[in-house]
Amino acid sequence: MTTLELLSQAVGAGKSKDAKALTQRALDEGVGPGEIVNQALVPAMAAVGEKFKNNLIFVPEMLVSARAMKEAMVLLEPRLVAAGITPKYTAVIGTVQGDLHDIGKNLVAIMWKGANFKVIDLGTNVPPTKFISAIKEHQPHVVGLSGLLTTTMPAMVETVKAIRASEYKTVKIMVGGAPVSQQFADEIGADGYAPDAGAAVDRALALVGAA
Ligand code: B1M
Repeated sequence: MTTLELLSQAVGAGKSKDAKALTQRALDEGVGPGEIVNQALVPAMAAVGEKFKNNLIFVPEMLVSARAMKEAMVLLEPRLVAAGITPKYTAVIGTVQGDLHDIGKNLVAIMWKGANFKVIDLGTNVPPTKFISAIKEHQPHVVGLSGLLTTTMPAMVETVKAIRASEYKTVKIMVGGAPVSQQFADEIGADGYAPDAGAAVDRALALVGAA
């Protein structure tokens, strides 16, 4: 097996130490950081997302894979920046105002990173004005709104309304979180909805025209 195949396997299995060591080995063998991301990490996280979507693995397994990918990225990110290699797409994500839940949002963010998105994570309890400032600053392809409380669903409505009323009205908006559905997304004028982090990758790629 090649080093990249071993690395892919280590990330899939959530083996952080192995992932870091194999990333270093690949670099030592002269493999470029972009190649490592695209040929090992992205496919590994795509496979993780598929398994999660199909209930073959659950949140804990996904979190350890995400951590393994992060370990690899610690070595790769500075090299990618130095080489001028930037992710193809940009996404802004946040948990809407009034809501402090961030575990699901963080999973979506890491899966998007694994799918070639630069992700600007605004954190939790994000007011509409902060989303709009971030859109202005980062010009994202996709804006993701996460929410876990039925009581903060109106904040999602307000955020979509505010974005649509701004000069950034055409940006693609995705919503997700336990109380949210495709029907709700349609009703509030969002462009996409995903029930989980694996599906969030497919949906975001479709929105940017890459799927
Ligand atoms: Co809270 N909480 N919580 N909580 N909490 C829930 C959500 C709740 C269902 C528990 C319950 O009563 N059974 C309930 C909501 C009820 C409702 O609104 N109908 C609830 C409540 C009421 C509250 C408080 C009000 C409790 C209180 O203080 N009285 C309070 C609210 C605080 C606030 O936000 N203002 C509160 C607080 C907390 C903690 C801080 C203690 C903690 C959050 C810690 C954190 O996030 N850092 C917490 C937790 C952990 C939960 C539960 C137990 C777990 C949530 C979670 O992380 N799930 C939850 C009950 C439950 O779900 N069993 C509960 C795992 C995560 C991976 O799944 O977030 O659904 P999830 O994300 C998924 C998908 O939804 C989707 O992909 C993710 C990954 O697959 N997804 C997206 C999420 N965002 C997406 C965005 C997308 C696409 C997909 O595109 C942009």
